[in-house]
Parts: sequence; structure tokens; C-alpha cells
Amino acid sequence: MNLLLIHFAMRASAWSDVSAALRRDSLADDRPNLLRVGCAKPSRRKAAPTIAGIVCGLLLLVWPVALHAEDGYRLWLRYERIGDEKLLAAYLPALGQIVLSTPAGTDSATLAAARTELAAGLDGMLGLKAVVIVVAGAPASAVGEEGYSLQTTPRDGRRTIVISASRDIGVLYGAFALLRLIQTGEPVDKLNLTSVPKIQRRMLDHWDNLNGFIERGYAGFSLWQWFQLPEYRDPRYRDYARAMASIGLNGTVLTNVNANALVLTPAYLEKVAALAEEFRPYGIRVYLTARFSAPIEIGGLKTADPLDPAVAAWWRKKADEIYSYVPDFGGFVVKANSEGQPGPHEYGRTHAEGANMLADALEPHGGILMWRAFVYAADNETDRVNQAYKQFTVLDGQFRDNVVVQIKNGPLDFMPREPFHPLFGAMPHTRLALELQITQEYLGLSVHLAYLGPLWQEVLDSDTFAQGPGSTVARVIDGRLYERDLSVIAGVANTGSDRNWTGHPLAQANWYTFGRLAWDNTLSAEVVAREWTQMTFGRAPATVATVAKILLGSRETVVNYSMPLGLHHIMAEGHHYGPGPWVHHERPDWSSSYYHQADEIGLGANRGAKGSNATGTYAKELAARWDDIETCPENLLLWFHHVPWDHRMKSGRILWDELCLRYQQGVDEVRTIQRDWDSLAGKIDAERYAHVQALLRRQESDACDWREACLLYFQTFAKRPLPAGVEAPAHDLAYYEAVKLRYVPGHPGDY
Ligand code: BDP
Repeated sequence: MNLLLIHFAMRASAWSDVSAALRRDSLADDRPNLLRVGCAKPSRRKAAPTIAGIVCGLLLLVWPVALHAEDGYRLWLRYERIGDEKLLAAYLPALGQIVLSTPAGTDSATLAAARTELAAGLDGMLGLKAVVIVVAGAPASAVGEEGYSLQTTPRDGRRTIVISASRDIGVLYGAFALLRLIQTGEPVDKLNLTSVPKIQRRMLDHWDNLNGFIERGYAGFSLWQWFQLPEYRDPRYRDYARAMASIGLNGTVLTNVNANALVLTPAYLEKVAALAEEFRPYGIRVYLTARFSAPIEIGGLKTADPLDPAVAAWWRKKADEIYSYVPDFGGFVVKANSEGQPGPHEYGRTHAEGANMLADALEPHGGILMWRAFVYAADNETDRVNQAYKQFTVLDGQFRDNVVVQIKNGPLDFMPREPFHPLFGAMPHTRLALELQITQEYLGLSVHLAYLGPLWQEVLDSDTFAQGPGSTVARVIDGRLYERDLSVIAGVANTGSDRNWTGHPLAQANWYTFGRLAWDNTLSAEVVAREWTQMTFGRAPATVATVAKILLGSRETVVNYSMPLGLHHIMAEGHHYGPGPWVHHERPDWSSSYYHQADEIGLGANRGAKGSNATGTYAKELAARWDDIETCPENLLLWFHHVPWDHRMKSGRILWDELCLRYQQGVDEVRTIQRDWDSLAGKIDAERYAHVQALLRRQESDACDWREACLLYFQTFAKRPLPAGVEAPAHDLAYYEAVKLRYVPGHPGDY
């Protein structure tokens, strides 16, 4: 046991002190590990020094950094020593020296970051004290503002890798790319590649409140220590920035979309400026959420009417002030007239009028405005999934050039599966951004494993047919379809103050994958899942194959045991964890029956041409396919159709039986994941192994609850027995309906 731990500790020590954070956190790590190596067990008696104690003490002196456990802090930037001698022998000569080439050729904080990272990575993985030099080179052709090229070439008689870019940040991205190649065991002796991000603004949106609470955050509290800022800068900010830059993310929205105007006051802007300074070397700009009513709340005005000149002047002054603190401030994100947030409708103005007024304030400074299209209202007769379409399509072409309308991937709200949002195919004259949710609000928080790469790929690959076949969501949002100069993708963060950043150890893969897909939306989830696994758990082929398999199937598994066949919004109220098909709210659109519409005849929402006509918000090619119950894909069937219980499915079974078996399949799949994970015993570190194993046990039990609660509930309408192959429920329906979870993380109501 001791030997094992020391072995892990030695491996962990390969991650050199890239930043002060690591030194601080290595100290924080000491205690649990001391306990685990058995040399400092707390004892109630006053302990006399023992031989074992002295040996342990000496060990600790010799390996001070060796106390890092595999607690996940290092994310995918672990830089473990490569054990494979052949690989080492191949790498070492190729890395004789590394040249960082930019037109300016002078060192900068960004190039220093690149050098530090390369030194840490190459020392850690190869034991190589890298020679890294900065030179002035011709601008790398065709790599744009942020791209890079990597070339292996002889220089001064030495094998050299040249990382060149037009700007320093490209070099930093190139350095991370080189390290990634080595981490994933790729050859670097004949490099000749370029990489350019497909989307310009690649943003992580934090739903963090100023009091440290994260709305829908399941990994602890906010990383931003507002109270201690600006004086104290947690070294963790630097590690956050490293992680972001390593996957190519270049923007961070610091605050919740349910915004607090206080962040726009000088006392907070000073703090924002400190964070911006920490992030700047890593190419990350900060953005804030702007509360539409801020002129009233912090400006002393009587109105926030966007067409009132005093309001517009107030925002202009506010923008000037923000830029005086943060010269490269990115811009605002706004949630308006949605879920109680203030907005232009209060004054009879449109979303475009509201957005343009704010955009005009940012424009002189080059800022952009992201106006969210997540809007729906209680008193609206229109089907909730059609409301944003109705409100926004009429405004197409009315938004300023620095406005981007930010649209969630689906028309409802980050469900385990939805069709893509129809607005992506319906606003040809507006810049559109895609908003994804990395945090797993509807997919088991950070308790369940749900690798979201396949979900996002499904959205990106969806064809809107807006300009004929091939008009995918990916091409709409990266600007290719309409030749746009401004493109944005945003992911709602799953990060927090938990030691491992994301709560579930495997949820790190979602942060990683979001960044990689934001950089290159043509990458496949499978490739990225394997890459992440190699970087996070090592390159042993069997381990990589097992972890990648587990990851890739996990989202569909969650769909199966929670909301199969196009079911949606049947989760528990408020915190959204666990089943709640019976949830009844005075607002119909917050009641589950609004969505599943179960009755004696069948199940599912009626959204075809004869229903709410959600199908009519899509291109005719899709509308025709989805309108017809026979051609509608089964994974969206209950989204678009109210389907009779005895409707024949493709399997030959009737809907009721199919539904039951899907729920069962979801449970079975979790058990398969458990078995696959168990097979990794001894092949990966004990700490992350045990953590995931424990969470999977919880997931299996939750999956059973989902199955039983939903089937018992729907059975009251279907009035049919559970088919063979479905396990008998452990409890009756009343039991599940009575479950009341308290203090579920991330739920604003419980805080
Ligand atoms: C919903 C969340 C809520 C967010 C809202 C939004 O439940 O906490 O404020 O989305 O995106 O999914 O504005």
C-alpha cells in the first residue's frame, strides 16, 4: 500500500510547479496523504517517534511535492513521465530545441506562459530541460489571429520544433498543441501542421453569483473570490487560465445570466480588472452579464427604457468606465424578459431595440453584445418551444453588427435530447451564437456520468436546410454559411471550487470537449474522448478503450433511464434532480403534463401541423419528416407526437412496451458501465477509481428510481402491465411522489 502510494506520488510529482497555485495546493494535499501513507495517523495519545514515523518524515522531506494525490486537480495537464522507452527514444532527439516565432519576436507574458508550460510539460513527460528560444519570424501564413503552425525543421544544426503564429497567443496555443501530441503519443519528428480556430469567441459562461453561489453549479462554489479581490488573487486563477488556454477557450463570462447590477459598480470593476489581468496572458477576455434595469438600480434613473436618451447615455458612460478598468473587456451577455429578468418589453420595446442600445454603448470600444434568445412567458398561449421563434424571427436583420443572438441548442432547455433550435435555420440576417450547457442540470448534476460530446456533435451536425442541404448548425454559428465576420459559441460552465474542478472526475471531459469542439467543430466526439482519456488516465490501450467506451455511450444511457423516445421536462421541480412526471405547478409550462401530455390514449406532445405546429418552425424537408408519425425518428417521437399506447414501434413492440424496455435498458446500461469501470481496478489510480465507482453506484440506484417512478406514473394512464424483462418496482408510486430532496446543489431556491 505504502509503496503504491509512493509510486503514485512520484508520478504525480512530475507535474512541476507551473504556478504558485500548485505549491499552495500541494500543501493543502498533505494531510490526507500523510494519513494514507500511514505515518501521521492522528492519535489521541501523545505519540513517541517511531522508526516508521522517522522514515516517513524523511520521505516527506525528500519528496515534498510527492504528496500530490490523483485528486484530479491537474485536469488533463498532468504531464506524467512517459514510461515507454521506445517512445522516449523517439521524442528526445526531435525536441532538441523549441523556437517560438512571432512577428514581434519579443518576450511577453503570453510567451513566458508558453515557455513555462513547455518546460513543465517536457520535464514532466520526458525529463527534458527544454531549450526554448523566442525569435522574430515572418507572420505565419494563413493562421489568422489565433492559429498556429508546428514545424519540425533543422536549425543551427539541431532538430528543432518551430511554433509560429501571428500573435503571441497563437504560440501559446501551439505550445499546448505540441504538449498534447506528446501526451497522446503522437509523433513529433515530422511536424508540418497548422491549426486555426473555426469560431472566434469561444466562451465559458459562469452562472456565478457575487455571493459565491453558482446557479446550477454542482462542483462547489464560485472560483471567483469576490470578497478577497482585488488584493488577494487566488493562484487557482492561473490554473483556470492554463486549462482554458490549453483547450483554446478565449472568453469567460464571470457572472450569472440572472444578473446583479452591482458587478457594474466601481468596487466590483476593480475586482473584475484583477481577474482580467490574471487571465490576459492566456488570451482570455472577460465579459459580464448586464442587468437591463441597472440604470435604475445603480444609476439612480427612473427608467431603463432603451429608447430614452438618458438611459442610452448612462450605458455609454458605464461602458467607458468599464473599459477604463479593463481595456480589452469583451462585452455583455444579457438575459432579458425571461424568467422574471427585466428587459425592453417593460417599455413596449423589442429585443432588438434593447440589444442595439447596449451594443451602441460597447461599439466604440470594440465590445460585443450577446443577447439571449432563451425567452418564454407564463401568460403566453403559444407552445413554449415556439415562443422564441415567434419573438425573434420578426426581428431578423434589425440587430446591430456587434450583436449576437445567443441560442440554446434546443428550443426548450438543455434537455437530455431535443431537436436543434429552429432559430438556427430562421435568422439569415442575424449573427447567431450557440449556447450549450456543460453543467449537467438535467443530466444528473455532477453525480451522474453523462459525457456530452455526442450530444453536442448531434446539434452541430444537425442540418437546418436554411440554404439547402448541408446548412448545418455548425456552419451557421461559425459564420461559414452566411460569411459572417463574428462568431460565438458559449458553454455554461461545470467548474467550481471542488478540488477536482468539476465534481464528477469524468465531468472534466465535458469541459475539455467543449473547448476542443469550440476550436474545431468538425472534430468527432470519439476522437476527443480518446484524446482526453489518454491525457487524463494515460495511454494504456485497454484503459483508453474502456474509458472512451464508457464515456461515449453515457449520454444515451441517461436519455434511456430518464427521458427516452423524445420525452422531456419530466424532472423533479426546482432542483431538477430525479424524476417528477407528476409535477404540477400553477404555471402550466412548469408542469410536467404540459410536456408529456399522458392520457388514456397515449403519450407525448402534439407538435405536428395539427397540433402546436412546432414542426412548422423548421425547414420543409424536416417539417415533412417530423410531421409524419411514421417517418419521425423514434428518438424524437414523443417530442413531436401524441402517440397511442398501442402504436407499433420499429421493434414491432407497442409504444408502452417499448417505453418500459427503454427505461430498463437505461438501468442495464448503467450496470454495464459499472462492470466496465470495475475492470479498470489496478490499471488506474485508486483514488479516482474509487470516486467514480461510488458515484456509479448512486447512478445505478437513481436510474432505478427514474424507471420505477416514470413507469408507475405512466402506467396509471396506459393501464397495461410491465412487459417481461422489466424489473418489478421496489416501491409504489406514492413512495416516489413523496420523495423530497433538500439542499440539492446549484438550486437557487434552496440556497
Ligand atoms: C434554466 C435554469 C435556470 C437558468 C435558465 C437560463 O434552470 O437556472 O437561469 O435556464 O438559462 O435551465 O436563463
